[in-house]
Amino acid sequence: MHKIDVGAKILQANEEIAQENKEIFKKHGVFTVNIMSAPGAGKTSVLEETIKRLKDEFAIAVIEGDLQTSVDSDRIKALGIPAYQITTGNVCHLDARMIHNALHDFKLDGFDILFIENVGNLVCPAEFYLGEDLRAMVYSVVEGAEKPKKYPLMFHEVEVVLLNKIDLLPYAGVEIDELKRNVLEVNPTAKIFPISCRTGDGLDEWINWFRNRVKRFKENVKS
Ligand SMILES: Nc1nc2c(ncn2[C@@H]2O[C@H](COP(=O)(O)OP(=O)(O)OP(=O)(O)O)[C@@H](O)[C@H]2O)c(=O)[nH]1
Ligand SMILES: [Mg+2]
Repeated sequence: MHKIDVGAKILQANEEIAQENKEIFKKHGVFTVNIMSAPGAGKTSVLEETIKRLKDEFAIAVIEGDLQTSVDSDRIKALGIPAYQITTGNVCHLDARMIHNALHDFKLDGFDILFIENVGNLVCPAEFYLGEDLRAMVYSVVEGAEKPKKYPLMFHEVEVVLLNKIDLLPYAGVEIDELKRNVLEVNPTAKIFPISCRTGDGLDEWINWFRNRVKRFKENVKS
């Protein structure tokens, strides 16, 4: 009997559409960021804080992925930023096809940055490349220092790890240095930013790094 690896086929098909998305993003000169995390780690909060600090410098758009509801896209629209909602029903991640379909309705002309907030899930989203330029994850420090080792996939697949909710460290009993060491054990080149969306701590460092990354991309697109 001939065995077919369905998982590999799905990922291969996804990769092909992701490459098409990448071309579309490139053609529009849009820097695209895929933001992933477990539910509630602070993806939308990071987006809100990042957008507030950069919206006068860059034209920003957002695609929101959620199982149900438009709660997050409503939060983004409240900042005066266009947001397109994808509701996945019971699918635990965004895939390249969903983004491709969204781009039929949601035009990228004139935007500098497209943020894609993925469905809250610490594992599945990392398997699906969407055609993005930057993969970032948000991790809530209160969930413990050992999680990078227990759930290594997303920590391994991203370029940036935002360690959010550091204002809660005194209550959580989590050692931030141990957490950082565990992230680096899984992904030695990860760029790590400890932040708090509540107090604003660490956000300047993240914003400066991100701004430079977008500027570098824009210069390369022009040349
Ligand atoms: N104390 C504290 N709370 C935070 C911080 N960042 C976010 N929160 C809170 O954490 C909760 C979840 O934040 P969201 O930004 O909605 O998280 P999310 O990852 O977008 O959630 P989903 O999209 O539902 O997966 C909210 O109640 C936020 O106010 C932080 O730095 N410190
Ligand atoms: Mg959210």
